[in-house]
Amino acid sequence: MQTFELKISNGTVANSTETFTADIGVSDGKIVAIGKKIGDAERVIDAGGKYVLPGGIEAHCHIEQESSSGLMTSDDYYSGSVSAAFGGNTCFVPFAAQHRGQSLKDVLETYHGRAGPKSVIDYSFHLIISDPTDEVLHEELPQAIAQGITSFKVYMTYDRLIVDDGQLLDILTVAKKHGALTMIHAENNAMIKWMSEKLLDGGHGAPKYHALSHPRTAESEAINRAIALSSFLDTPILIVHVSTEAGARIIAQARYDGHKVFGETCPQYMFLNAEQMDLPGMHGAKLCCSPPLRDRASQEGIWRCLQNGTLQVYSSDHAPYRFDDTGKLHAGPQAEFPKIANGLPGIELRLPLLFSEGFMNGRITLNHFVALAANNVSKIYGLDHCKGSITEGLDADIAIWDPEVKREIKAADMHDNMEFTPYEGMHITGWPTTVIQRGEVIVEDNELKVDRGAGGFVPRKTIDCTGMPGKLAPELDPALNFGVDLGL
Ligand code: DUC
Ligand code: ZN
Ligand code: ZN
Repeated sequence: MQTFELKISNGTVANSTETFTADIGVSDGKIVAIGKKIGDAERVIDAGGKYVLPGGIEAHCHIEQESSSGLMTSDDYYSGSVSAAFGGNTCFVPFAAQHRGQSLKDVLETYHGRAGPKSVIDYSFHLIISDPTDEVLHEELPQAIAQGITSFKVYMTYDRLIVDDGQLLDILTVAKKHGALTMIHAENNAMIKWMSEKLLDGGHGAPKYHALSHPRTAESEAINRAIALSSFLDTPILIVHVSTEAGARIIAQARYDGHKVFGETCPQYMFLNAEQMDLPGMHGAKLCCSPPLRDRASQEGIWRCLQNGTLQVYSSDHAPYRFDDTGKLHAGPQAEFPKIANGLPGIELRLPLLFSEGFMNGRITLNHFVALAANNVSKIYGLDHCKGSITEGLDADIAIWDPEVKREIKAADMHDNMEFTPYEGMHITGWPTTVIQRGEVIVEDNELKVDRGAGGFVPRKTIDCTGMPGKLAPELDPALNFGVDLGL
Protein backbone atom coordinates (compact mmCIF):
# COMPACT_ATOMS: atom_id res chain seq x y z
CA MET A 1 0.00 0.00 0.00
CA GLN A 2 1.11 3.55 -0.78
CA THR A 3 2.89 5.63 1.87
CA PHE A 4 2.00 9.31 1.77
CA GLU A 5 3.95 12.26 3.04
CA LEU A 6 0.90 13.40 4.97
CA LYS A 7 -2.42 11.90 5.89
CA ILE A 8 -5.35 13.77 7.38
CA SER A 9 -7.54 11.19 9.02
CA ASN A 10 -10.99 10.88 10.59
CA GLY A 11 -12.24 14.31 9.56
CA THR A 12 -15.53 15.36 8.00
CA VAL A 13 -14.49 16.46 4.52
CA ALA A 14 -16.61 18.98 2.62
CA ASN A 15 -16.52 20.47 -0.83
CA SER A 16 -19.10 22.78 -2.35
CA THR A 17 -21.40 19.90 -3.32
CA GLU A 18 -20.62 17.01 -0.97
CA THR A 19 -19.78 16.12 2.62
CA PHE A 20 -18.26 12.79 3.60
CA THR A 21 -15.99 11.08 6.11
CA ALA A 22 -12.63 10.14 4.63
CA ASP A 23 -8.90 10.19 5.01
CA ILE A 24 -6.85 12.33 2.65
CA GLY A 25 -3.42 11.30 1.41
CA VAL A 26 -0.98 13.96 0.30
CA SER A 27 2.31 13.62 -1.56
CA ASP A 28 4.42 16.12 -3.52
CA GLY A 29 2.08 18.94 -2.51
CA LYS A 30 -0.96 17.31 -4.13
CA ILE A 31 -4.00 15.44 -2.90
CA VAL A 32 -3.33 11.93 -4.15
CA ALA A 33 -5.90 9.81 -2.33
CA ILE A 34 -9.28 10.29 -0.69
CA GLY A 35 -11.06 7.41 1.01
CA LYS A 36 -11.06 4.90 3.82
CA LYS A 37 -7.98 2.76 4.63
CA ILE A 38 -5.88 4.60 2.06
CA GLY A 39 -2.49 3.67 3.52
CA ASP A 40 0.17 5.01 5.88
CA ALA A 41 1.96 8.32 5.96
CA GLU A 42 5.11 9.88 7.33
CA ARG A 43 2.91 12.28 9.27
CA VAL A 44 -0.71 11.80 10.31
CA ILE A 45 -2.96 14.62 11.47
CA ASP A 46 -6.01 13.39 13.35
CA ALA A 47 -8.96 15.56 12.32
CA GLY A 48 -11.56 13.66 14.37
CA GLY A 49 -14.44 15.99 15.31
CA LYS A 50 -13.21 18.60 12.85
CA TYR A 51 -14.11 19.78 9.36
CA VAL A 52 -11.55 19.30 6.62
CA LEU A 53 -12.19 21.99 4.03
CA PRO A 54 -10.40 23.50 1.03
CA GLY A 55 -8.06 26.34 1.98
CA GLY A 56 -9.75 29.68 1.59
CA ILE A 57 -9.08 31.87 -1.43
CA GLU A 58 -9.29 35.58 -0.68
CA ALA A 59 -10.14 37.33 -3.94
CA HIS A 60 -10.31 40.99 -2.93
CA CYS A 61 -7.67 42.57 -0.72
CA HIS A 62 -5.29 45.51 -0.85
CA ILE A 63 -1.80 44.48 0.22
CA GLU A 64 1.31 46.65 0.05
CA GLN A 65 -0.62 48.88 -2.33
CA GLU A 66 -0.32 52.64 -2.73
CA SER A 67 -3.65 54.40 -3.02
CA SER A 68 -4.11 56.91 -5.83
CA SER A 69 -3.01 59.63 -3.39
CA GLY A 70 0.16 57.71 -2.54
CA LEU A 71 -0.89 56.25 0.81
CA MET A 72 0.51 52.77 1.53
CA THR A 73 -1.63 50.09 3.17
CA SER A 74 -0.36 49.05 6.59
CA ASP A 75 0.05 45.41 5.57
CA ASP A 76 2.85 44.25 3.32
CA TYR A 77 2.93 40.84 1.68
CA TYR A 78 4.31 39.28 4.84
CA SER A 79 1.85 40.55 7.45
CA GLY A 80 -1.04 40.44 4.98
CA SER A 81 -0.39 36.85 3.99
CA VAL A 82 0.27 35.71 7.56
CA SER A 83 -3.02 37.24 8.67
CA ALA A 84 -4.79 35.57 5.74
CA ALA A 85 -3.23 32.21 6.65
CA PHE A 86 -4.34 32.43 10.29
CA GLY A 87 -7.84 33.06 8.97
CA GLY A 88 -7.86 29.79 6.99
CA ASN A 89 -6.67 31.03 3.58
CA THR A 90 -4.03 29.37 1.46
CA CYS A 91 -4.20 31.69 -1.54
CA PHE A 92 -5.05 35.33 -2.18
CA VAL A 93 -5.42 37.66 -5.12
CA PRO A 94 -4.53 41.24 -4.13
CA PHE A 95 -4.48 44.17 -6.53
CA ALA A 96 -1.54 45.42 -8.56
CA ALA A 97 -2.55 49.04 -9.05
CA GLN A 98 -1.67 51.08 -12.10
CA HIS A 99 -1.57 54.80 -11.40
CA ARG A 100 -1.79 57.21 -14.30
CA GLY A 101 1.35 57.30 -16.41
CA GLN A 102 2.59 53.89 -15.24
CA SER A 103 3.13 50.96 -17.57
CA LEU A 104 1.52 47.67 -16.61
CA LYS A 105 4.86 45.93 -17.05
CA ASP A 106 6.41 48.14 -14.36
CA VAL A 107 3.41 47.73 -12.10
CA LEU A 108 3.55 43.95 -12.32
CA GLU A 109 7.30 43.89 -11.79
CA THR A 110 6.84 45.98 -8.66
CA TYR A 111 4.14 43.73 -7.24
CA HIS A 112 5.99 40.50 -8.09
CA GLY A 113 8.96 42.03 -6.25
CA ARG A 114 6.79 42.80 -3.24
CA ALA A 115 5.01 39.46 -3.05
CA GLY A 116 7.64 36.89 -4.05
CA PRO A 117 10.06 37.23 -1.13
CA LYS A 118 7.38 37.78 1.52
CA SER A 119 4.10 36.00 0.89
CA VAL A 120 3.57 32.87 2.97
CA ILE A 121 0.59 31.83 0.86
CA ASP A 122 0.15 31.40 -2.88
CA TYR A 123 -0.94 34.50 -4.75
CA SER A 124 -1.99 36.03 -8.01
CA PHE A 125 -2.87 39.65 -8.84
CA HIS A 126 -5.81 41.53 -10.31
CA LEU A 127 -4.58 44.60 -12.15
CA ILE A 128 -6.22 47.97 -11.49
CA ILE A 129 -6.45 49.92 -14.74
CA SER A 130 -6.61 53.70 -14.36
CA ASP A 131 -4.86 54.77 -17.57
CA PRO A 132 -6.12 52.76 -20.55
CA THR A 133 -3.79 54.13 -23.22
CA ASP A 134 -3.53 52.41 -26.60
CA GLU A 135 -0.36 50.68 -25.48
CA VAL A 136 -1.99 49.47 -22.28
CA LEU A 137 -5.06 48.23 -24.12
CA HIS A 138 -3.49 46.58 -27.12
CA GLU A 139 -0.08 45.42 -25.89
CA GLU A 140 0.30 45.37 -22.13
CA LEU A 141 -3.09 44.07 -21.12
CA PRO A 142 -3.02 41.12 -23.56
CA GLN A 143 0.52 40.34 -22.34
CA ALA A 144 -0.61 40.38 -18.71
CA ILE A 145 -3.54 38.09 -19.51
CA ALA A 146 -1.15 35.70 -21.30
CA GLN A 147 0.94 35.64 -18.11
CA GLY A 148 -2.09 34.39 -16.16
CA ILE A 149 -3.35 37.70 -14.78
CA THR A 150 -6.82 37.22 -16.14
CA SER A 151 -8.83 39.84 -14.26
CA PHE A 152 -8.62 43.57 -13.68
CA LYS A 153 -10.53 46.18 -11.73
CA VAL A 154 -11.77 49.53 -12.96
CA TYR A 155 -13.34 52.38 -11.03
CA MET A 156 -16.42 54.37 -12.02
CA THR A 157 -15.54 56.93 -9.33
CA TYR A 158 -12.50 58.67 -7.72
CA ASP A 159 -10.88 61.48 -9.71
CA ARG A 160 -7.49 59.79 -10.04
CA LEU A 161 -8.85 56.36 -10.95
CA ILE A 162 -12.13 56.88 -12.78
CA VAL A 163 -12.59 55.60 -16.31
CA ASP A 164 -15.39 57.13 -18.36
CA ASP A 165 -17.96 55.06 -20.23
CA GLY A 166 -15.99 55.12 -23.48
CA GLN A 167 -12.83 53.95 -21.70
CA LEU A 168 -14.83 51.27 -19.96
CA LEU A 169 -16.10 50.05 -23.34
CA ASP A 170 -12.50 49.95 -24.61
CA ILE A 171 -11.37 47.92 -21.60
CA LEU A 172 -14.35 45.57 -21.87
CA THR A 173 -13.57 45.03 -25.55
CA VAL A 174 -10.01 43.91 -24.73
CA ALA A 175 -11.31 41.70 -21.92
CA LYS A 176 -13.77 40.08 -24.31
CA LYS A 177 -11.15 39.42 -26.95
CA HIS A 178 -8.72 37.80 -24.51
CA GLY A 179 -11.12 36.04 -22.12
CA ALA A 180 -10.50 38.23 -19.07
CA LEU A 181 -12.91 39.26 -16.33
CA THR A 182 -13.47 42.96 -15.59
CA MET A 183 -14.18 43.80 -11.95
CA ILE A 184 -16.06 47.02 -11.44
CA HIS A 185 -16.22 49.47 -8.54
CA ALA A 186 -19.68 50.77 -9.38
CA GLU A 187 -20.62 54.11 -7.84
CA ASN A 188 -21.80 57.28 -9.60
CA ASN A 189 -18.98 59.80 -9.26
CA ALA A 190 -21.06 62.95 -9.78
CA MET A 191 -23.57 61.98 -7.10
CA ILE A 192 -20.81 61.36 -4.59
CA LYS A 193 -19.18 64.70 -5.36
CA TRP A 194 -22.50 66.53 -5.25
CA MET A 195 -23.46 65.02 -1.89
CA SER A 196 -20.01 65.58 -0.43
CA GLU A 197 -20.07 69.26 -1.37
CA LYS A 198 -23.55 69.74 0.09
CA LEU A 199 -22.57 68.01 3.33
CA LEU A 200 -19.34 69.97 3.71
CA ASP A 201 -21.11 73.25 2.89
CA GLY A 202 -23.54 72.45 5.67
CA GLY A 203 -20.69 71.87 8.13
CA HIS A 204 -21.09 68.08 8.13
CA GLY A 205 -17.50 66.97 7.77
CA ALA A 206 -17.28 64.38 10.58
CA PRO A 207 -16.44 60.77 9.60
CA LYS A 208 -20.00 59.47 9.96
CA TYR A 209 -21.16 61.72 7.11
CA HIS A 210 -19.05 59.65 4.74
CA ALA A 211 -21.93 57.14 4.87
CA LEU A 212 -24.33 59.78 3.49
CA SER A 213 -21.93 61.03 0.85
CA HIS A 214 -22.12 57.78 -1.13
CA PRO A 215 -25.88 57.36 -1.64
CA ARG A 216 -27.42 53.97 -2.27
CA THR A 217 -28.68 55.22 -5.62
CA ALA A 218 -25.11 56.03 -6.66
CA GLU A 219 -24.41 52.30 -6.44
CA SER A 220 -27.60 51.24 -8.27
CA GLU A 221 -27.09 53.73 -11.08
CA ALA A 222 -23.52 52.65 -11.69
CA ILE A 223 -24.34 48.93 -11.52
CA ASN A 224 -27.09 49.48 -14.08
CA ARG A 225 -24.69 51.35 -16.33
CA ALA A 226 -21.89 48.81 -15.97
CA ILE A 227 -24.30 46.01 -16.89
CA ALA A 228 -25.65 48.00 -19.84
CA LEU A 229 -22.13 48.48 -21.23
CA SER A 230 -20.91 44.93 -20.61
CA SER A 231 -24.07 43.24 -21.89
CA PHE A 232 -23.96 45.45 -25.01
CA LEU A 233 -20.60 43.78 -25.76
CA ASP A 234 -21.61 40.45 -24.21
CA THR A 235 -18.53 40.25 -22.01
CA PRO A 236 -18.33 39.20 -18.35
CA ILE A 237 -18.10 41.59 -15.42
CA LEU A 238 -18.02 41.17 -11.67
CA ILE A 239 -19.47 43.95 -9.53
CA VAL A 240 -17.24 44.13 -6.45
CA HIS A 241 -18.27 45.01 -2.89
CA VAL A 242 -22.04 45.23 -3.44
CA SER A 243 -23.40 47.06 -0.40
CA THR A 244 -27.13 47.32 -1.13
CA GLU A 245 -29.93 44.89 -1.80
CA ALA A 246 -31.09 47.15 -4.63
CA GLY A 247 -27.70 46.71 -6.29
CA ALA A 248 -27.82 42.96 -5.80
CA ARG A 249 -31.30 42.80 -7.32
CA ILE A 250 -30.04 44.49 -10.48
CA ILE A 251 -27.37 41.80 -10.70
CA ALA A 252 -29.99 39.09 -10.12
CA GLN A 253 -32.14 40.43 -12.95
CA ALA A 254 -29.14 40.60 -15.30
CA ARG A 255 -28.20 37.02 -14.48
CA TYR A 256 -31.81 35.94 -14.98
CA ASP A 257 -31.65 37.59 -18.40
CA GLY A 258 -28.56 35.53 -19.24
CA HIS A 259 -25.96 38.27 -18.96
CA LYS A 260 -22.45 37.42 -17.85
CA VAL A 261 -22.56 39.23 -14.52
CA PHE A 262 -21.19 38.15 -11.14
CA GLY A 263 -21.54 39.87 -7.78
CA GLU A 264 -19.38 40.11 -4.69
CA THR A 265 -20.09 41.31 -1.18
CA CYS A 266 -17.97 41.62 1.95
CA PRO A 267 -18.41 40.98 5.68
CA GLN A 268 -18.70 44.68 6.51
CA TYR A 269 -22.01 44.87 4.63
CA MET A 270 -23.36 41.88 6.56
CA PHE A 271 -22.01 42.48 10.06
CA LEU A 272 -21.67 46.28 10.41
CA ASN A 273 -23.88 49.29 9.82
CA ALA A 274 -23.55 53.07 9.57
CA GLU A 275 -25.07 53.72 13.01
CA GLN A 276 -21.84 52.37 14.44
CA MET A 277 -19.97 55.30 12.86
CA ASP A 278 -21.66 57.75 15.22
CA LEU A 279 -18.68 57.88 17.56
CA PRO A 280 -16.98 60.75 19.40
CA GLY A 281 -14.13 62.65 17.78
CA MET A 282 -12.62 60.97 14.76
CA HIS A 283 -13.30 57.37 15.80
CA GLY A 284 -15.95 56.97 13.10
CA ALA A 285 -13.03 57.10 10.65
CA LYS A 286 -12.25 53.51 11.55
CA LEU A 287 -15.44 52.51 9.75
CA CYS A 288 -15.04 54.68 6.64
CA CYS A 289 -15.06 52.48 3.56
CA SER A 290 -16.46 52.74 0.06
CA PRO A 291 -19.16 51.86 -0.68
CA PRO A 292 -20.08 52.80 2.88
CA LEU A 293 -21.82 50.81 5.58
CA ARG A 294 -25.61 50.96 5.27
CA ASP A 295 -28.38 50.09 7.75
CA ARG A 296 -29.63 46.95 9.49
CA ALA A 297 -32.28 46.19 6.85
CA SER A 298 -29.57 46.36 4.24
CA GLN A 299 -27.43 43.89 6.22
CA GLU A 300 -30.32 41.41 6.15
CA GLY A 301 -30.83 42.01 2.43
CA ILE A 302 -27.20 41.30 1.66
CA TRP A 303 -27.31 38.13 3.76
CA ARG A 304 -30.30 36.99 1.74
CA CYS A 305 -28.55 37.71 -1.56
CA LEU A 306 -25.60 35.65 -0.42
CA GLN A 307 -27.87 32.85 0.76
CA ASN A 308 -29.85 32.69 -2.49
CA GLY A 309 -26.81 32.84 -4.78
CA THR A 310 -27.43 36.31 -6.22
CA LEU A 311 -23.93 37.14 -4.97
CA GLN A 312 -21.39 34.42 -5.67
CA VAL A 313 -18.25 35.94 -4.17
CA TYR A 314 -17.57 36.82 -0.52
CA SER A 315 -14.32 38.72 0.01
CA SER A 316 -12.84 40.77 2.81
CA ASP A 317 -11.89 43.88 0.79
CA HIS A 318 -9.09 44.10 3.37
CA ALA A 319 -7.82 47.67 2.96
CA PRO A 320 -5.84 48.27 6.13
CA TYR A 321 -5.17 51.84 7.29
CA ARG A 322 -4.19 52.46 10.90
CA PHE A 323 -5.95 55.08 13.02
CA ASP A 324 -3.04 57.49 12.82
CA ASP A 325 -1.17 59.74 10.42
CA THR A 326 0.14 56.77 8.40
CA GLY A 327 -3.42 55.79 7.53
CA LYS A 328 -6.91 56.99 8.36
CA LEU A 329 -5.73 60.38 9.58
CA HIS A 330 -3.01 61.02 7.00
CA ALA A 331 -4.65 64.36 6.10
CA GLY A 332 -4.61 65.55 9.71
CA PRO A 333 -6.18 64.70 13.06
CA GLN A 334 -9.39 66.59 12.22
CA ALA A 335 -9.64 65.81 8.50
CA GLU A 336 -13.07 65.99 6.93
CA PHE A 337 -14.55 62.74 5.62
CA PRO A 338 -13.45 63.06 1.95
CA LYS A 339 -9.82 63.06 3.12
CA ILE A 340 -10.08 60.03 5.41
CA ALA A 341 -8.44 56.87 4.04
CA ASN A 342 -11.10 54.46 2.86
CA GLY A 343 -11.10 50.82 3.83
CA LEU A 344 -11.41 48.28 6.62
CA PRO A 345 -9.23 45.40 7.75
CA GLY A 346 -10.76 41.92 7.73
CA ILE A 347 -8.61 39.38 5.92
CA GLU A 348 -8.21 37.16 9.02
CA LEU A 349 -11.86 37.32 10.03
CA ARG A 350 -13.61 36.92 6.66
CA LEU A 351 -13.96 33.15 7.01
CA PRO A 352 -14.35 32.80 10.80
CA LEU A 353 -17.23 35.33 10.70
CA LEU A 354 -18.99 33.42 7.93
CA PHE A 355 -18.30 30.02 9.50
CA SER A 356 -19.76 31.17 12.82
CA GLU A 357 -22.65 33.39 11.76
CA GLY A 358 -23.38 31.66 8.46
CA PHE A 359 -22.76 27.94 8.91
CA MET A 360 -22.86 27.41 12.70
CA ASN A 361 -25.96 29.61 13.00
CA GLY A 362 -27.72 27.74 10.21
CA ARG A 363 -27.93 30.54 7.64
CA ILE A 364 -25.92 28.61 5.04
CA THR A 365 -24.87 24.98 4.63
CA LEU A 366 -21.32 23.78 5.13
CA ASN A 367 -21.12 23.23 1.37
CA HIS A 368 -22.23 26.78 0.69
CA PHE A 369 -19.58 27.95 3.15
CA VAL A 370 -16.96 26.10 1.09
CA ALA A 371 -18.36 27.60 -2.11
CA LEU A 372 -17.99 31.10 -0.68
CA ALA A 373 -14.66 30.41 1.01
CA ALA A 374 -12.90 29.00 -2.02
CA ASN A 375 -14.76 27.10 -4.71
CA ASN A 376 -16.76 29.85 -6.40
CA VAL A 377 -13.72 32.08 -6.57
CA SER A 378 -11.55 29.29 -7.94
CA LYS A 379 -14.00 28.85 -10.81
CA ILE A 380 -14.73 32.51 -11.51
CA TYR A 381 -11.10 33.64 -11.36
CA GLY A 382 -9.57 30.67 -13.17
CA LEU A 383 -7.89 28.82 -10.30
CA ASP A 384 -9.90 25.60 -10.39
CA HIS A 385 -7.20 23.69 -12.26
CA CYS A 386 -5.21 23.68 -9.01
CA LYS A 387 -7.22 25.07 -6.09
CA GLY A 388 -10.61 25.43 -4.44
CA SER A 389 -11.64 21.82 -3.84
CA ILE A 390 -10.54 18.67 -2.05
CA THR A 391 -10.08 16.60 -5.17
CA GLU A 392 -7.38 14.15 -6.21
CA GLY A 393 -4.79 15.90 -8.36
CA LEU A 394 -5.33 19.39 -6.96
CA ASP A 395 -2.99 21.24 -4.60
CA ALA A 396 -3.22 20.00 -1.03
CA ASP A 397 -4.52 23.35 0.25
CA ILE A 398 -6.57 22.45 3.28
CA ALA A 399 -7.94 24.20 6.35
CA ILE A 400 -9.00 22.08 9.31
CA TRP A 401 -11.79 23.82 11.21
CA ASP A 402 -12.56 23.11 14.86
CA PRO A 403 -16.25 23.84 15.50
CA GLU A 404 -15.69 23.71 19.27
CA VAL A 405 -13.42 26.75 19.48
CA LYS A 406 -15.11 29.82 20.91
CA ARG A 407 -13.40 33.17 20.63
CA GLU A 408 -14.00 36.78 21.44
CA ILE A 409 -12.58 38.87 18.62
CA LYS A 410 -9.73 41.11 19.71
CA ALA A 411 -7.48 43.28 17.58
CA ALA A 412 -4.55 42.16 19.71
CA ASP A 413 -5.03 38.57 18.49
CA MET A 414 -4.96 39.45 14.81
CA HIS A 415 -1.81 38.98 12.76
CA ASP A 416 -2.26 41.97 10.47
CA ASN A 417 -0.43 45.23 11.00
CA MET A 418 -3.47 46.99 12.43
CA GLU A 419 -4.24 48.20 15.92
CA PHE A 420 -8.03 47.92 15.62
CA THR A 421 -10.62 45.60 14.16
CA PRO A 422 -14.17 46.72 13.36
CA TYR A 423 -15.37 43.40 14.81
CA GLU A 424 -13.83 43.90 18.30
CA GLY A 425 -15.77 42.12 21.05
CA MET A 426 -17.87 39.87 18.80
CA HIS A 427 -18.14 36.26 19.98
CA ILE A 428 -17.70 33.61 17.33
CA THR A 429 -17.68 29.83 17.21
CA GLY A 430 -15.27 27.80 15.09
CA TRP A 431 -11.76 28.51 13.93
CA PRO A 432 -9.30 27.09 11.36
CA THR A 433 -6.78 25.52 13.73
CA THR A 434 -4.52 23.84 11.15
CA VAL A 435 -3.82 25.29 7.71
CA ILE A 436 -1.97 23.37 5.03
CA GLN A 437 -0.63 24.74 1.76
CA ARG A 438 0.52 22.37 -0.97
CA GLY A 439 0.95 19.67 1.67
CA GLU A 440 2.97 21.80 4.07
CA VAL A 441 1.53 22.82 7.43
CA ILE A 442 1.67 26.61 7.52
CA VAL A 443 -0.35 27.31 10.68
CA GLU A 444 -0.70 24.97 13.66
CA ASP A 445 -1.07 25.41 17.43
CA ASN A 446 -1.52 29.13 16.90
CA GLU A 447 1.90 29.39 15.31
CA LEU A 448 3.18 30.16 11.86
CA LYS A 449 5.23 27.19 10.64
CA VAL A 450 6.76 28.54 7.42
CA ASP A 451 9.20 31.26 6.44
CA ARG A 452 8.48 34.34 4.40
CA GLY A 453 8.34 33.55 0.71
CA ALA A 454 6.72 30.11 1.16
CA GLY A 455 3.96 31.12 -1.23
CA GLY A 456 4.29 31.27 -4.99
CA PHE A 457 2.70 33.03 -7.94
CA VAL A 458 -0.18 31.10 -9.51
CA PRO A 459 -1.02 31.86 -13.16
CA ARG A 460 -4.77 31.83 -13.68
CA LYS A 461 -6.88 30.56 -16.58
CA THR A 462 -9.18 32.76 -18.61
CA ILE A 463 -12.81 32.93 -17.59
CA ASP A 464 -15.32 30.22 -18.39
CA CYS A 465 -18.82 31.62 -18.95
CA THR A 466 -20.45 28.38 -20.00
CA GLY A 467 -24.10 28.53 -19.00
CA MET A 468 -24.33 32.32 -19.21
CA PRO A 469 -25.64 32.74 -22.76
CA GLY A 470 -25.59 36.53 -23.22
CA LYS A 471 -25.98 38.05 -26.66
CA LEU A 472 -24.02 40.63 -28.63
CA ALA A 473 -26.12 43.79 -29.18
CA PRO A 474 -27.80 43.76 -32.64
CA GLU A 475 -25.85 46.87 -33.67
CA LEU A 476 -22.63 44.91 -33.18
CA ASP A 477 -23.77 41.67 -34.77
CA PRO A 478 -22.85 41.42 -38.49
CA ALA A 479 -25.90 39.21 -39.05
CA LEU A 480 -28.14 42.10 -38.00
CA ASN A 481 -26.21 45.31 -38.81
CA PHE A 482 -25.83 45.30 -42.61
CA GLY A 483 -22.74 43.12 -42.26
CA VAL A 484 -20.57 45.61 -40.37
CA ASP A 485 -17.82 43.62 -38.65
CA LEU A 486 -16.29 45.54 -35.75
CA GLY A 487 -14.10 42.57 -34.86
CA LEU A 488 -15.96 41.74 -31.66
N1 DUC B 1 -12.61 50.21 -3.08
C1 DUC B 1 -12.15 49.09 -2.66
O1 DUC B 1 -12.28 48.09 -3.36
N2 DUC B 1 -11.53 48.97 -1.50
C2 DUC B 1 -11.31 50.06 -0.64
C3 DUC B 1 -11.83 51.33 -1.09
C4 DUC B 1 -12.50 51.33 -2.40
O2 DUC B 1 -12.97 52.33 -2.87
ZN1 ZN C 1 -13.60 49.45 -4.85
ZN1 ZN D 1 -11.13 46.89 -2.40
